[in-house]
Amino acid sequence: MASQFKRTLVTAALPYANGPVHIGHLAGCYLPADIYVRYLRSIGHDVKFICGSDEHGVPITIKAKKENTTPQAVVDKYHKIMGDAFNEFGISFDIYSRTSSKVHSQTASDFFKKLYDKNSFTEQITEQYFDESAQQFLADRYIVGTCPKCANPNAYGDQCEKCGSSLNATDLIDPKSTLSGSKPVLKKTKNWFLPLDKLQPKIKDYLEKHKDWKTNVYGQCKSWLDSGDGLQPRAMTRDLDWGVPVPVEGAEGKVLYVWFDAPIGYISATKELLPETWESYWKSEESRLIHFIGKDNIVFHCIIFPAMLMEHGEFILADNVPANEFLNLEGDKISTSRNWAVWLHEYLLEFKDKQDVLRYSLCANAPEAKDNDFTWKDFQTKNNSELADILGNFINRVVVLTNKNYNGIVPEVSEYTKTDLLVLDEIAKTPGKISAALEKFKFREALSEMMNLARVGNKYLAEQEPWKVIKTDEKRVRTIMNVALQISANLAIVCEPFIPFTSKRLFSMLNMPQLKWNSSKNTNNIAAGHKISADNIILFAKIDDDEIAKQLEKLQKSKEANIIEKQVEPVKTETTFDDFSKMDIRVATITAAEAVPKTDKLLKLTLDTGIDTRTVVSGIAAYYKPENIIGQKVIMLANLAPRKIKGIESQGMILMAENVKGELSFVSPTKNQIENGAGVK
Ligand code: B3M
Ligand code: ZN
Repeated sequence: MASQFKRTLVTAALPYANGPVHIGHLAGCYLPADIYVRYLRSIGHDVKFICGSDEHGVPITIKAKKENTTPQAVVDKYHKIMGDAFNEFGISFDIYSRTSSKVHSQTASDFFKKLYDKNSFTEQITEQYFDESAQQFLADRYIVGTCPKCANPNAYGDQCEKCGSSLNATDLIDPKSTLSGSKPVLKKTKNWFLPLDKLQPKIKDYLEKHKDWKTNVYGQCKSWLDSGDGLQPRAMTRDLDWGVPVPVEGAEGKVLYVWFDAPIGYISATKELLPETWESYWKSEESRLIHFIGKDNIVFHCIIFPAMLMEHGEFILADNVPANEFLNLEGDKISTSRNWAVWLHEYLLEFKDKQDVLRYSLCANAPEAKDNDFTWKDFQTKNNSELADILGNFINRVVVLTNKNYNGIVPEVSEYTKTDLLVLDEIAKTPGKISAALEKFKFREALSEMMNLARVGNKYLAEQEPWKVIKTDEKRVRTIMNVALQISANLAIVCEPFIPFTSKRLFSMLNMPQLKWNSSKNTNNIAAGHKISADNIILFAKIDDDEIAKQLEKLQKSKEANIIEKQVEPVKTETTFDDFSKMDIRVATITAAEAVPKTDKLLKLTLDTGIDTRTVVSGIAAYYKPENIIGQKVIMLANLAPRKIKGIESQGMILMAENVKGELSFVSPTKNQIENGAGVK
């Protein structure tokens, strides 16, 4: 497929420079993009790999506020941290630029001006929330209020994170500005809109030419087009002070919408990389543009950016947008604010030089077609049972046997057996199988084809048993070892896109220059007479249970820290007074208490309810000793249907206050004249 084109430009989403990089980023787009690019380079295709930090937009200004610093300081800090992390994991960008660069603001500004001059935009006056004490318009994320759908009191102006509804700021009940806490007022403002409604037919045509896109991507685009009234005009300018200034008169205090400027970042980064020849990548039908992104960016890359490019008229449109779904961590959504993540820089502190183990396990588990889960246990299995036991073990045997029996010299083939020929055939077919999968963006499949070759090698040695045969038929062993060495050399070539650090070590163990896919001589990459290195490096050390337990503990700590931080639960769904009145809640006194045998949690309480004496079983043993609570006034639900707990009939329930950690406390009247049997209403 790539071969229909002369050259390919691969972009990976420009991450917001507001935090370090975690495994979700890597699995979502940077790793597949890198594998793809490394593969194209290896087959000798002309490819450029473009990325950089997205340094504008509200996520940056919010972070600056949180860290009590300026947006510029935030982006400077994180641009460096993110760039270093990508580099350390072998994400081989040709350029990692940033949208605060001069080239970028000029490029984005010119782009806007061109559309403006062509009358591509419509001017619209809308009412936006304005904070009078802070004297500024409020971006959606700067407004919180009560969600009209689920009553969550902390919904944002664009989305309720509790029920997931997407909202307009004006939908919120009781909106508040997060800048000053005051109630914002609606104020008129002029902005420039891209009339996506009018462009819809052209966008539809474009998408219909790309039914070959991944189903998750094509499906999401279709549903945008088909939903309700179809596409709506979208503001391309914002009333903010951080971003690329809008380059037209009457737009003071306004900047380009971050989703207008960020994708133009792909163009400016290419310019920066190739000042002379960048246009050949962006303006030629012989070039192919591919965007790697996560699923939350689909609409921007498949609809809005193409619409901008169509209006502009000089650029090619994406030929494919292989978006991934999301990666979860230990069954829970990855979250920066809850620190539920595996951060790349922290990973390397604990798993030094094990970049490839993470690359391998993230690729093997890539959320290609649906959300997927990363677990530390699986990570350990991928390392121990696949990388170490299959790939590492095979290479180790080959290197040790060659050094021991042949002084490290690759022996001659005398005669191939049928099995040998079958194995050679496998070697010959593997690169084609991997390419076919990669061209379809099926990275998991491609990786497993690669690993299959190592499996073939392991099986071959196990069956041929050169360590035994050497005693009886030394000549045969020469052929076996030659075949095994050919497998090794081929593994070194085909594993490079996935686990490049390992590939490099493999070539050095084989004492060979790094061969590429297109210079491979297939079943004769390592010639008889060549001397391999005498070092036998263990490619993959086993990861033991303790190391995994440590990681799980660390996550557990994040969870606990979050529980403590999040002091209150949100309000439950509304109820009626009628429903409430059905509860018979009254005051009672504990007159006797004893532990329920064979449980740690339960106490059997005897209550004087003012109307009768009752037995109630209550789960408070962790918080109260029976002897200390005789005479304690409590509140009870008296008309709860009786139920058997550990063989004891519990005739009601006492009400307890419970914090988020699950710790319990009695609630009781504070005045003595409130007698047993008094109602609570
Ligand atoms: N910065 C969103 C994100 O980091 C956005 C991507 C821009 S790609 C042009 O997920
Ligand atoms: Zn909600």
